[in-house]
Amino acid sequence: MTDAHTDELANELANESALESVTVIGLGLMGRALASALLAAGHPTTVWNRTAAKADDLVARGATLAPTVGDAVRDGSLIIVCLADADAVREAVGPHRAGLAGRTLVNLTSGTAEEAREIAGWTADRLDGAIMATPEVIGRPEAFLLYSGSPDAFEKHRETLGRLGSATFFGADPGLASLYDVALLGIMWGTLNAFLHGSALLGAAGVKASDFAPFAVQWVSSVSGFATAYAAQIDRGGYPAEDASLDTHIATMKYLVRESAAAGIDTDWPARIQALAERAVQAGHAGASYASLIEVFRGRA
Ligand code: FVH
Repeated sequence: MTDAHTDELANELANESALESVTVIGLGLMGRALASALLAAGHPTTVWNRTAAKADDLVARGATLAPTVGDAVRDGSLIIVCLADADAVREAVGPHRAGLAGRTLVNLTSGTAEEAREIAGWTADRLDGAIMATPEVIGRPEAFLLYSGSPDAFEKHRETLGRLGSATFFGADPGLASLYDVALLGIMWGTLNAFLHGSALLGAAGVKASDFAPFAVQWVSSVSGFATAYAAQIDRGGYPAEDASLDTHIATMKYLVRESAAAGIDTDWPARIQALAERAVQAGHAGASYASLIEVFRGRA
């Protein structure tokens, strides 16, 4: 080995030992992916899970299995919690909250904004996070994770958090990341429901979902462009029909309802779409853009 190679190796080892120690509490599908990404980046990683056997692969790769949550907390300067729900966090981590002092708690468990604030209240150095990714993309840039809570904690651990995926910080309210989470999940479920409904409709005519999918994907991409223009209208509080009026949308919505009924598939979803638009029309937005439905969602129409 040359001197240059020896130096390179020594530098790598020095960097590795400088990496902060991280604890991951919860080794479900997501927790294992988080711990795996941290291990791959060279972080000293301690793990805890109620069912200890789920740690086996991680331990084989160098993770330390803590026998109790208290031990796990003591081992890390950054404590990542990824459990099923807030009740699990209260039950497993709640009794050890005193041990969190001087460490940073990052709660990546899904929940409401209020639950995020409650758990964040256990310690001063705290972040709540939302994972907008599936386990297999954790550690890659396409995984995006949203955080809110202590700005100092985010700055201090930005690099480590970046090893899980791209990290965005929304400010001091620990509940805000959770709110973004559910709002974004709503987009996912709404979009998937529309795709599944469309697949059922075309399926009744003998079209395979895999033949429909490329068109659905192309259309979702076009529709996503509307969001930017409508966001500007929503923020201005005016909804000029620059593309199409709500009346024009409604005139076409009835075909989705009729075709669904004719195909013998569920009509609930298209009827709901139609009913929302009709409420906006009743509130005086017939000539406005589709963005005027924001008034319905705000409960004002
Ligand atoms: N998986 C995903 O794609 C999504 C992506 C978006 C974010 N979610 C959220 O991440 C949290 C964990 O999800 P998960 O996929 O890891 O879930 P599971 O594989 O079901 O693992 C659940 C873990 O929670 C442990 N657990 C449950 N109850 C308790 C309890 N009372 N005390 C201690 N631990 C508990 C469970 O332990 P065990 O069953 O293995 O013993 C697992 O470690 C979740 O908030 C998603 O919404 C993931």
